[in-house]
Amino acid sequence: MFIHWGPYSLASVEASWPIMQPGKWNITEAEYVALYKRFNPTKYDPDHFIDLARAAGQKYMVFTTKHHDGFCMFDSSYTDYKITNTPYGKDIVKQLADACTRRDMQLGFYYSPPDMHHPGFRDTSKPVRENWHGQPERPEWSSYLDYMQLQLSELLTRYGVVKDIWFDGLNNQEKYDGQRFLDLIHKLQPPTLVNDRIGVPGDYVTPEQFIPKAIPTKDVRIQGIDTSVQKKLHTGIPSAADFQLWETCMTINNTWAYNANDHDYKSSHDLIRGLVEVASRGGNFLLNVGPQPDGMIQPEFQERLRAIGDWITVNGDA
Ligand code: FUL
Repeated sequence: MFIHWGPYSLASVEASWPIMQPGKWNITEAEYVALYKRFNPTKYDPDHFIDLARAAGQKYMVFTTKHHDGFCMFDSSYTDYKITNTPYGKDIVKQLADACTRRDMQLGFYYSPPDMHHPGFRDTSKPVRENWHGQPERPEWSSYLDYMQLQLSELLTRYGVVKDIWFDGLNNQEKYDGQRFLDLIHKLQPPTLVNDRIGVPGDYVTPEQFIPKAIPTKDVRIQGIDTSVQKKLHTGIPSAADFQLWETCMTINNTWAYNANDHDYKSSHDLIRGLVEVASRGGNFLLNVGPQPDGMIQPEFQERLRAIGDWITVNGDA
């Protein structure tokens, strides 16, 4: 279960993208940035997320601790733009982590290197598009990398066992000194897995919104939605040494965040077929939910997740 959640759920817009794509979404950046002042998910219950994941046969969760907008769903000591400064006031990541520990559900953290709120990352005097790629030539850049280091240290020392760090932001990854963060993660929690979106190969590759048509192998870098790489994928049976761990992430409708206007849901049948396709090539299927602003998961998602779980119960758990 992939979980994209933040104050953006209040506006039925995509997570963070109203900032990077000004004018495309029905909200200004100022309105978007102010959403956290109204964020109060009083119905949030991490056990409800875990119950649903279990019902769907899902064995781990990946939660957005910080998306590209820079808002932190955890109580970071290094920013004020965070969950404990909302009307809700409590650390959402901590509650989820505690519940996952208690109920033996594995939990990983999505963490976006691009951060449109941090002055070390973003130069607000420039158009937003020039900022999306990061600017290591600016003197402030190193302060941003230090900020990342501090926050990753918080995430890896305060919230129990972290299954993986799921970095995101697909462009110019070499700017982030990925090895530094890989070393940090391995030092703080050696078993934690790291995905391939920080400029180092990482432990697994992350096809986004598509399922590779053949078995991914180590010599091929699958990145984002570049389906052209699929031509180079292994079409036979790769040796165990060549096999590349992989995980397809996918939305149930077309938005990662909660979006009351997006009714383009994949059918349960298609999602089950997707799961079978992924499993047949040795991958993992990280299926996304965007919780509502009140903390509940919408019925259309619940229905589909339960249908997947019912199918697994009858047909076996690969
Ligand atoms: C993308 C992001 O820009 C999306 O918002 C989402 O988080 C997806 C999983 O990765 O690169």
